[in-house]
Amino acid sequence: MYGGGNTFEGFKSDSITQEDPAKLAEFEARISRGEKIEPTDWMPQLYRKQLIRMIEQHAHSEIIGALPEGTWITRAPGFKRKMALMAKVQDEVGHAQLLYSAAETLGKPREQMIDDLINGKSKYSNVFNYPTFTWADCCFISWLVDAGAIVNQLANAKGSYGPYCRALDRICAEESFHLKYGHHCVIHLAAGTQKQRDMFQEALNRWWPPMMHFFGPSDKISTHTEVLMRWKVKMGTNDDMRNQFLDMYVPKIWELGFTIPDQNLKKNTETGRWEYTEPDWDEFKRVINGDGPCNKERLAVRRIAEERGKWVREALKVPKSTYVTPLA
Ligand code: BYC
Repeated sequence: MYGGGNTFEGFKSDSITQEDPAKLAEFEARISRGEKIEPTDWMPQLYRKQLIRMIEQHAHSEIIGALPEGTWITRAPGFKRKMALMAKVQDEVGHAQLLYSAAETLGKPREQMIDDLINGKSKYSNVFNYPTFTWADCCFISWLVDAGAIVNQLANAKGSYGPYCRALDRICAEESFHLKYGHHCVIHLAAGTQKQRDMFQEALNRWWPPMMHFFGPSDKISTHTEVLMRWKVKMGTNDDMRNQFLDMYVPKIWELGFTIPDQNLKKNTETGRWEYTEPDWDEFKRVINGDGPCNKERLAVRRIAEERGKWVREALKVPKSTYVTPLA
């Protein structure tokens, strides 16, 4: 899946103006022809830096994203739901492995990425800093967070960096199962008792603001969109992705008889764009910078996992000296 090696020599300067103009022009021509950039190809330092940032954050989001649903494996209603949820959570961790490998092709070692996650230096998706109080929270994530992720990932799978695109193709195939599973869970609640419907409505009310944040700050205030769109790492702006999600899923939510907690939400038929109350970007900033309801808990769990797994990683480094002949 991934090309071997890379030409990474550390960041001397990530300013585009410091790059060799001829190399930069050829690189941009390749991108505009729709060619994939591979790890051993020449690339501007800023392209490499941005990709590492984005792929690494994506990997962290998958691994931390396994936690809010993971806590429901023991409490999932019934054996089939338990098995499906277990498989889903396992898939999310697998996605993180694919993404860490893709980020490694750009020269940042996995150990450093994990260190940056558990020390709070790197970001991960805002949504996973909220608690899953009820089974309906878990259903919301499986259906709608996965739906949002697919909207973003299907677009970016057509982007310019080969290893990231190939990882996204594989991830999207698995996510589409998650989405179907999540939709099935929500339909079950919608068609159930009043108590079940209320439980999902209550979850939806709590999750809607973080879901609107999920696609990133509005285009007016997004820092990285311009350069990422220029180099086809992002194939749509944050507002485009949010709009596409609303287009696809608001009708489905309404169809099931649920309401969305935003009185201003409506589609403008002239522009084809959804109008909504401006999300609270101060809350978003607080949450992504470590001060959400569950940030500390999420990182503490990862820190413990890292410490407990240390002996395995050490043993794998010296397989011969630690090999023990099985007794039976
Ligand atoms: N959460 O300039 P902007 C999944 C940060 S998991 C946290 O617009 P960009 C799943 C951003 O990093 C899949 N931080 O950024 C798993 C930047 O901060 P820094 C999740 C966010 O990169 C388990 C600052 O805000 N998907 O599917 O152009 C169970 C300015 O933002 C967020 C991905 O990770 C956020 N939501 O665009 C279930 C997709 N949004 O770095 C499901 C890959 C923004 O300057 N990532 N920030 O300190 C992307 O597509 C883009 O990075 C984003 C943001 C659209 C998220």
